[in-house]
Amino acid sequence: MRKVMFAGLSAMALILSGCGQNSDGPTAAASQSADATPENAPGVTLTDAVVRLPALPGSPGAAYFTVSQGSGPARKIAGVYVEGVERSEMHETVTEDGISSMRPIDEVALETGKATAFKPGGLHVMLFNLDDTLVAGGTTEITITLDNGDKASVPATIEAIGGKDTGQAHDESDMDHDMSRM
Ligand SMILES: [Cu+2]
Repeated sequence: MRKVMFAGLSAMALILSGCGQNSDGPTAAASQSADATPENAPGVTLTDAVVRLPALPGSPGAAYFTVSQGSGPARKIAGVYVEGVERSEMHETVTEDGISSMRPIDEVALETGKATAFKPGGLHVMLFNLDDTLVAGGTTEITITLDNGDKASVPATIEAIGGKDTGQAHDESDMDHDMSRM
């Protein structure tokens, strides 16, 4: 009896402290529409797009890319959709007193004339429930939606985790997630 209880609590703790397994598929709040033939937002360019597969099946993956807004009023990224991924979330990494943690963010402000990078250890997109059609060496498509409804897409290279800077943003052990808004 005690043992069962303990196991349950551990699983809960893992879900809360990790990037989440999304096994309950809780809110629909963060879902994206898969429809859409995106009309590219004027002046907004996506480059260096990479989707990194999770180290373990069922774990979250990540997406990285750079967004540049060349002209027009500064927009915000309101959502990210990755082909073949059920749900994605924008996260930011914050380091306080040498301890890194990350949390979901609803939007990312762009600056006209500047590039905003989603990269390991910084802003990134967490990917939940990846389709097994996503394989290392393949490609998929990343689409961002701006606060005015415009979209921009880019082909993304799919990478396995491993080697160099393996998904620091996620697999790096005990990152503390604020799941309160999920
Ligand atoms: Cu994250």
